[in-house]
Amino acid sequence: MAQFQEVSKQSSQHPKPVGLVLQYGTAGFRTNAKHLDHIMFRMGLMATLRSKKTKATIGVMVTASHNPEEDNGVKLIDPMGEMVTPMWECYATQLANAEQDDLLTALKDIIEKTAIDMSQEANVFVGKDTRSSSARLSQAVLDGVTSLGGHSKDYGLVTTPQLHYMVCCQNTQGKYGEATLEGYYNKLCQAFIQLTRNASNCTDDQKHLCVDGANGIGALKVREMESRLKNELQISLFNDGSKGKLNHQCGADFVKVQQKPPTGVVINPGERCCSFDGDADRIVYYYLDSEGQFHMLDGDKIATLISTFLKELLTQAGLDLKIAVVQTAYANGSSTHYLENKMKVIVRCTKTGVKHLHHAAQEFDIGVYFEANGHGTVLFSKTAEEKIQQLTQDTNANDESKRAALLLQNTVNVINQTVGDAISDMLLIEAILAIKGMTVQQWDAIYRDLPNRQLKVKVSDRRVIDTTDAERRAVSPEGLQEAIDSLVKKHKQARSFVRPSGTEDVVRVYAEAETQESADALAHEVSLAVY
Ligand code: NG1
Ligand code: ZN
Repeated sequence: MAQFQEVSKQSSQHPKPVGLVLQYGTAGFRTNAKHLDHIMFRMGLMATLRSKKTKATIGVMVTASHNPEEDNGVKLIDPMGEMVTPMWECYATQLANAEQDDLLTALKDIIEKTAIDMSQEANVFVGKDTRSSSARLSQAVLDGVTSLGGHSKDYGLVTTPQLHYMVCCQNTQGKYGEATLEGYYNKLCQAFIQLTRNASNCTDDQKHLCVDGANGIGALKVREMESRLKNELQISLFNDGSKGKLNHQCGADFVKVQQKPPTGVVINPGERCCSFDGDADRIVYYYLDSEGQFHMLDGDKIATLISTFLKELLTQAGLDLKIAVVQTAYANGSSTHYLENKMKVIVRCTKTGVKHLHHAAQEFDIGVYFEANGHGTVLFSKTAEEKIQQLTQDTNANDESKRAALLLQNTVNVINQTVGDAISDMLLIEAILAIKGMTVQQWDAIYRDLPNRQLKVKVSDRRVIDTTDAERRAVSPEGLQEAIDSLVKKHKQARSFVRPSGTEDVVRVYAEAETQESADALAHEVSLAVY
């Protein structure tokens, strides 16, 4: 068949190094950029097949998020902007690892297994981050799409969540918004302006925010958007990529894991700051107190702020909608305790990786999901959106419930429901703080985090560790969980777990306890038990 001849010809320009095996992990394929050319070409093929199968537009994002500049990666985006299904991750791994001579056989095998009608047209949206390797690698994706006869649209430099948004808009015939950057900024900024319009509690001082762009794509996009915020939010942008290296000593992952401010940001005591990661799908907040002490407001604190706000609005609106917060094992124990016992909301714990959280959040009318590292969003069910919409137009509703309904409706519009989005989350958080007239210190004081520590351990084969109970307990190797249990018993208010990373060749160790010394010691002791 002619289409396979073209694949054959083009793939020789993107040859696979013999013996190289890579897995579709927590966030797609991710490794040093020099090993990824063939993967990109093949993910172009894969996206084309997925598009034919779903009869919808599929996205391919070239990024390695918070990883160092030298790395890169690729992730497929399904029609509604969500991650591809586990079965297709498995096919992607098969296609990625087929040796050069076996590529066509592997491709035809997938076509057969998934019963794809090859005459169906295919559409693929492609985006990339600011890494130096991204231009070349996204071209390889485009080559893959073209070689199978698919149509592609290259969005060029976009954040990961912007590409998710484009895919969702395209596949809902504009119901979610317009599939352009212009459409994205207009939708979010208009909702933000509506939300903050009557925020009489907000002083001008409070309208200022420092943003650490991690020297990545998020910084470029904040610059593009800024003027539309009409001074309702004044942003001082740091680490905008003009000098520093991507994610180096800055960005959300650095701040969260190192528990310290990024370099390159001038922070005055009490000032509200936030950091994005390298593809702007994560955000964490922080400030320095008058003694110069660093305070972090991570994904757990963000989830608490947002769910408190939504719960209050539901009460004011008199809407009976079921709200839940979805977390992972990395959520600080204090946050879970606060949400369950003080706020009395349903809390679910899933495995690491947004696809798991997203899935769990879909089971509720309103599902707020955040990883502790700041990756998260809010999902509204169709019923929830309809009830909110109806209430905004209900002529019999009283002023309080109508105001609450309008705020809920603008929250629906400001949040990017397709995936965690640093820019969209930032706008929602800023709007909530403005509406509540709340300072970053007051937000921080909602509950006190338990001191914690995250460590990475290099082992010869991280896959020997297998876990259960949303990764909170190790089932293999034998004896490891017992060892962790007895170490945890030596510390007060302690909890610890280990799991193999899905994005790096390491085992991650997490520990929390009553004091920082205790959390540090426990993390260290558990690392030794893993080793
Ligand atoms: P791994 O490497 O599987 O721990 C990390 C993050 C995830 C998720 C992915 C994708 C932690 C502990 N893990 O996964 O939450 O964000 O990267 O970027 O932060
Ligand atoms: Zn990211």
